[in-house]
Amino acid sequence: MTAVIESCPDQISAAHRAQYTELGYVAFQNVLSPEEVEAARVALREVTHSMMRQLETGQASLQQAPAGATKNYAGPRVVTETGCAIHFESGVDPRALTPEEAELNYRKLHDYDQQHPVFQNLVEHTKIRGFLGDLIGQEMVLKATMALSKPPFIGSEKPWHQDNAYFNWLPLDMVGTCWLALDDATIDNGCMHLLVGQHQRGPLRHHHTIDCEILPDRIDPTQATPVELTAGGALFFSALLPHQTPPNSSPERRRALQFQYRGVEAHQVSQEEFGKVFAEADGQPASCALAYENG
Ligand SMILES: O=C(O)CCC(=O)C(=O)O
Repeated sequence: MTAVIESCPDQISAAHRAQYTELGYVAFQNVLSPEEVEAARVALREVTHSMMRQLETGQASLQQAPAGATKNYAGPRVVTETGCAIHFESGVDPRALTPEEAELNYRKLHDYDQQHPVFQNLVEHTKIRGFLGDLIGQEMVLKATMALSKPPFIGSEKPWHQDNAYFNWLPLDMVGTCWLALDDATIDNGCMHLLVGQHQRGPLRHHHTIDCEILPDRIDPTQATPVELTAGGALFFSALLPHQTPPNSSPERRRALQFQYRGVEAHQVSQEEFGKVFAEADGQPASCALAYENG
């Protein structure tokens, strides 16, 4: 079986649902048309530039990372009054960048979906929210949006993790992600890598090193399947599926939009309650929040 289905269907079929259940993901090329991809790139540029202009005029603030934050969390953030934020790599001074430079150098933009009509439409798109709902078996509600950028040569690794480890929604299998390529995503510029089928192992213990990541002895990265997508392709995956993206070692940038949804029947619980369910077989909590407390 190839990792990516070349032609995007109009509707999710029983075979796609069976693949999602068995392997934890489905990926299609051409989910978005070239025009939709270009509109999303322009919207991303407009939102980023607007936020950098807000920093200049004092409408957005520059926040340094909290004391003790390391690696992927150690960089500064530009945060607007609406809570939309751009994260930069550690050592970058956003005030020293023009909006154009900022757009080329940030690593993550989050909670931007209400900042532009293009994104307001994309998060509701039949082939995004609709497809994920058909794969999971119920209507989906948007939880979080991120734009993830790996600038040429400096884009950093996102280590192995399960998305459930960042949340506290139950049931675990009613949470899923759509990851949309806005540039061709290749092994060299940091495409998504999956441990196919390993969502079936259930929660794996996470801890904080580079980021919130799965303990190295729980997984075998040599089993990883790279999912190379052309711009406009999308990957739909379970929040229990271990996934990772390597650093960008190429001269090509890699932009992606990530929309995380939960089923309409899913419910948010306390960290304590979540830790009882998102736990390894011996009952040890596996989430990031609890990994902080448990070392
Ligand atoms: O796009 C990336 O580099 C990784 C995205 C991801 O897995 C995440 O943020 O949870």
